[in-house]
Amino acid sequence: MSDSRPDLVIYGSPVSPFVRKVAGVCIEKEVPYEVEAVNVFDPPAWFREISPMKRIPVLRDRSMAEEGIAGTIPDSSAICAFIEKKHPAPALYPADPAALGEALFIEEFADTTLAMAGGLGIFRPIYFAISKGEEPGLEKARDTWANQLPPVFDVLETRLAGREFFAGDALSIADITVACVLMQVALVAETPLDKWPGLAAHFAAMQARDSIATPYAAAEKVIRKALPTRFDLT
Ligand SMILES: N[C@@H](CCC(=O)N[C@@H](CS)C(=O)NCC(=O)O)C(=O)O
Repeated sequence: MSDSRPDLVIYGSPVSPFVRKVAGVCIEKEVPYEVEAVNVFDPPAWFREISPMKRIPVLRDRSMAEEGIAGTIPDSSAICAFIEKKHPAPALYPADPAALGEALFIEEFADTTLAMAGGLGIFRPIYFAISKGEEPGLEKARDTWANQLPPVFDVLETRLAGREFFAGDALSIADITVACVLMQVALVAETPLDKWPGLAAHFAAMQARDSIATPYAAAEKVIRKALPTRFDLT
């Protein structure tokens, strides 16, 4: 009997923007993968062993090993770089050194500064509260939208400079990461980006891609059970 399971397993949940980022890279490259559910807030012992920072995602490449630390990679950035080496086409890291540097910076900026504001400042105060049967933390979310996110959007708008992609002239890890992280806000709130027209156009174009839309739809399925509609934070 042939084994039809994909080599790549992403441990985590599509509700994580970092899980969706890895899934998005797999979809762009047409690499089969599956997501295996792990509750990172109460993980099993085997997961703690492969996730030193107790974070999702962790990738397993079953072609390397089926259990234990061997064949696993924690951290979405490390995982995406691994997938790029293993499945080089289409390239999601620019060949040009300056464009590569920009792509890696934007990836890091989205993974940290944007994710911190959007995740800790908006997604968690709303969704985590609702999941616990509490009132959503709309005051914090509104303050984040009004005060924390605009300077972050300003940086993205300036660096995008009206272009189609953040780095070089093709889709890269930078575009995928910004879209996945920004969509964490879209899971719980409206995202009017009129003040940042370049970013708004980029975001709309990215949402139309299967690599962004499909993992996001899986997250929405989970979120909409507890939160049927998005909040207006303006
Ligand atoms: N830099 C990490 C960030 C991963 C991360 O923060 N994941 C969140 C879920 S979105 C997590 O595991 N949180 C667990 C916790 O806060 O205890 C990556 O890119 O993979």
